[in-house]
Amino acid sequence: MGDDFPKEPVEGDPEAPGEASHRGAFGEFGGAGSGLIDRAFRERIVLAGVALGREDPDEVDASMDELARLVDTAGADPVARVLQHRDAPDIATYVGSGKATEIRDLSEHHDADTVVFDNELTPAQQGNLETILKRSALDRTAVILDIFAQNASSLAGRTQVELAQLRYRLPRLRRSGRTFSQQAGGIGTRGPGETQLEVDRRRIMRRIRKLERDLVGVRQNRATQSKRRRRTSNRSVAIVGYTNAGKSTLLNRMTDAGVLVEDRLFATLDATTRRLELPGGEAVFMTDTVGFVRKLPHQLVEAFRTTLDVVVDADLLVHVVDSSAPDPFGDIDAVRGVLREIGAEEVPELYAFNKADADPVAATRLAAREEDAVAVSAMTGEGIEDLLVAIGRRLRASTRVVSLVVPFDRGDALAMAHREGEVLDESSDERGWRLRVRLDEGSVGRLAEFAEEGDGSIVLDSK
Ligand SMILES: Nc1nc2c(ncn2[C@@H]2O[C@H](COP(=O)(O)OP(=O)(O)OP(=O)(O)O)[C@@H](O)[C@H]2O)c(=O)[nH]1
Ligand SMILES: [Mg+2]
Repeated sequence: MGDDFPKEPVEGDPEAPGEASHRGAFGEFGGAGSGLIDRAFRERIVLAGVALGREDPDEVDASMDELARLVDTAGADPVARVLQHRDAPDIATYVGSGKATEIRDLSEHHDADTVVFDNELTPAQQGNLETILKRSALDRTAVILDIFAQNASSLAGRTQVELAQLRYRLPRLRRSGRTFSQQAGGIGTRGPGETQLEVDRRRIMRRIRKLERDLVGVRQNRATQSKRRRRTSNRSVAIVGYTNAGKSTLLNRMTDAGVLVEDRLFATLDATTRRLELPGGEAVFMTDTVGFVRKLPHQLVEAFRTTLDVVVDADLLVHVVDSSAPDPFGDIDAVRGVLREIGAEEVPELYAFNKADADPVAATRLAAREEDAVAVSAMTGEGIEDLLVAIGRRLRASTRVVSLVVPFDRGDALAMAHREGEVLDESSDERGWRLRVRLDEGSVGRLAEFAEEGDGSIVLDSK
């Protein structure tokens, strides 16, 4: 480790290795036993993956490549890779103890500080592996949590990340005494007594409850905001996609949002919403939010519910794909998997094949495969106008024609129907005005009480 330090200090990290305190997942509860990547120097990391049963070898490769990028983003250097084929994971050590011994020898050979597994490890597996490997064993979840912790800046973002970290840490607490990341000095290799462990556990549980309460408040605030937006009858569009695909660049290009753009994974963790006028004149709310990866840990998705609500509630998703990526279809599948997990699979989706400047052939070819897809370059602006037109078209296509009966004493509702929708037909009878109107979802909800009975297109309990 001495050799590596401090050639590539990471910005904002403490200078002295002895004083390294993790900003990462376990920081608050004490650096020494934290078992996460130490950024006081560039840790050397061995990547270990298991291909289970009939898993597609290309998929496994793509997942390992992605893990290498994640580790690099977290601030460490992947130095070697091990891949093993198994029918099923080993209950005690995931890879099997023979393989674990092999990985230990390899780690010694490469002078690696930590082994990162591409699969989620149970707390017990993690502990057993560390005993065999004689160094920290982390899983993909820990690495992603670590990156999130580095990137979270808003209160909501930090709260969500800390909650995910603590939920991850709680069942692993026992291990805190025998982690090997600080093996050089032998510090932190002796664990706290059982009592200390109990104290820590109680503190963490208390903190988790506090964070959960805070998030309920944040979520309610957001819900109020989004209700207020809906009242304006502007539709809401969420930009989703694989991390680093160019989502923030796209929002900046379409509006003057000024969202941070970086060539790094998970640069954005918070949702940013801007109002934007489409070429047809209608205004929409456009939101940029956190990106996705393969095998995004469930607990992180859970913790980020508050941020992801905006995706679930959107009228349309603009799914940004990096056309120049090695495996755009794999990226798309990963994103669709997360959308399913959060319950947004039914929201209409429009593909924007981005980075057309970097790989015009791929972007055009990809756009040709999907209906209504557009090849764009968020960087140069190419194709953006087409994308805006397509967004307008898709939003209009998702309006519905409904029949309303509005009593004569409800002139306000009649005015609302005219203001928010396109009235196709108007007449009156003894019950009131009868209208056939083309409305978007939000307006349908607001006028639901006037829906003509038997009009199956109206969901009376909406919004
Ligand atoms: N060549 C090229 N690069 C682009 C384009 N759009 C974005 N990029 C680059 O891709 C990288 C990621 O861009 P972001 O806009 O931060 O991507 P993101 O999807 O918001 O990423 P996360 O927030 O980290 O998930 C940056 O280095 C951008 O400059 C594009 O159209 N062409
Ligand atoms: Mg971003």
